Amino acid sequence: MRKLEGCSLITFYILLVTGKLSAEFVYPNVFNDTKRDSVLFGQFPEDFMWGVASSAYQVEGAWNEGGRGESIWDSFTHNSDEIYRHDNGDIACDSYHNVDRDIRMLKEMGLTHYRLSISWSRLIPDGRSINKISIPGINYYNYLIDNLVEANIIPIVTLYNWDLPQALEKEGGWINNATLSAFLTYAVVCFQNFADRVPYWITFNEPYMFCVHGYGNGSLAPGTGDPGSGPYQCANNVIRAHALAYHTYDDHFRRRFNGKVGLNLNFDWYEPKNVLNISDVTAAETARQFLLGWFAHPIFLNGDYPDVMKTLIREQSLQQGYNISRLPEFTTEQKDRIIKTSDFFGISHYTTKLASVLMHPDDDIVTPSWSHDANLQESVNASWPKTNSLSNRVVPWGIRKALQWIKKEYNNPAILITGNGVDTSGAIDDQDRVNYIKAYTNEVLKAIEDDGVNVVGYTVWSLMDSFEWDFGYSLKYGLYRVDFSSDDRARTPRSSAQFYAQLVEENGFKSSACLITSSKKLTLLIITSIYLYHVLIDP
Ligand code: IFM
Repeated sequence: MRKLEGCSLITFYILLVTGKLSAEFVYPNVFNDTKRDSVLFGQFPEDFMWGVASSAYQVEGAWNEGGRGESIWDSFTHNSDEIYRHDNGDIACDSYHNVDRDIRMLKEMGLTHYRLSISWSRLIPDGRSINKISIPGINYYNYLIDNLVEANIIPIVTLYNWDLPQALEKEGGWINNATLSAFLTYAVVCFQNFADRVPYWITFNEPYMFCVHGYGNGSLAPGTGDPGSGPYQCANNVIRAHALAYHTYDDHFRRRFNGKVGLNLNFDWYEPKNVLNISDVTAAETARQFLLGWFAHPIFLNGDYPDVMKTLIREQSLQQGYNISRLPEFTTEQKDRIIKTSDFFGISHYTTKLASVLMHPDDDIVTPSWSHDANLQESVNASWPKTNSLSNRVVPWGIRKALQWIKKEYNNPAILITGNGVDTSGAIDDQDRVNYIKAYTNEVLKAIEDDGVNVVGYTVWSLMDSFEWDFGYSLKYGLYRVDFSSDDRARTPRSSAQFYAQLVEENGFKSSACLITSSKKLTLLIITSIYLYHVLIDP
């Protein structure tokens, strides 16, 4: 047991006696720091939002039905070799034809919220022609939203979950600032048709992902790679498009519908590889600014990118022979439009990584890129539990650190955790996912109760197995299993769906579920009392 300081020990003792804290651990062989990793019993705030998430291209299918236009993901999956087994979202979970079943699943888990996304090209096939709006597209989302409302499930709607209409990509996509006006047209169509029933809007989901991987290294659609500049040009336009949509909602819809508009940003936690090494501490902080600060600093703080990004990218651009920084600058007018354009702070958090400084051998010929600009060397601790795909490790305490950091950095905003989950082998009895959700939500509870972080909701990624981008159908993130070989894409609840339903029903962790037995508790009380006596009274 790590040595506890006097006052922490008293807190620990009180929590133990009152039955709020158990000396049980969700991952006992790896994370067993009594103070940090013990299960905390308690409840989430009364109006806490409990949900699950999905996105249009990943679940809908019906890629060419109802007048839907082609999106970059149709084009990418049909033409690229980047996708596992050449899978695609042509049918996916066929949610386009399974609305009733999907809503039954949400009801089965007793959820209060469902985060879904709208397919831009299903509504406006060519991305921008207002006179070509697809009526079947509007009808589909009306049916889905109406039925959610009828089931008392509040929709959280994402406008853009990576699926740009292909017609706009042909003109440069997010690299072309003409895409901003098309996005605004699309956002207005969505607000006009659905805002009467949708109180939460997410303009963009995880722009880091599609800017760095879509317009940088090319592993996601549209797969056009200019790793040195593409990500920054994309992000610049996305931030401005977000602000445009926000102001338009403010000016024309807020008074009538009183909804909230925000965006969803990636924030896996970066921990210094060696917390005692100052360059690792700096590397981790720089990585946080490059990942989250890139978008959050302009939108939540001052309309501009973090200083560390401006400095590093400029320095490296000049060294690489560019005349100016590869990071675009916002004009004063743009900055004013960008500041404070989010009503909540949406984050996706899946894992934690270790950060250290990237070493460049002198003779290294470097391709400019986001990770090179950030000077970032990522690694993991080999002891951290693996997920099925090995790509992410399970590090529950990372989410609490991430939440604490947001609170401090951005003046305690209302945080909505819009994506958190894990891929498993696909088994119906998915205890690994149960453990992951239990441990991560428990850390969220600690952040709320002990650190005063204002977390307002949590949605699991994902409602069901779906098309996982470049991994095709090989990653299984679903609380429900989907049988992709059956015509009706049959859905079956996993153990995690049952566990999540209980968590939602109890709105937290009841001490009756306390795994700690009375005799264990007594033993712990005796040991703690002896320890307390020696530390405080007779040191
Ligand atoms: O599948 C994605 C989703 O579209 C965005 N958040 C992460 C998920 C899992 O990788």
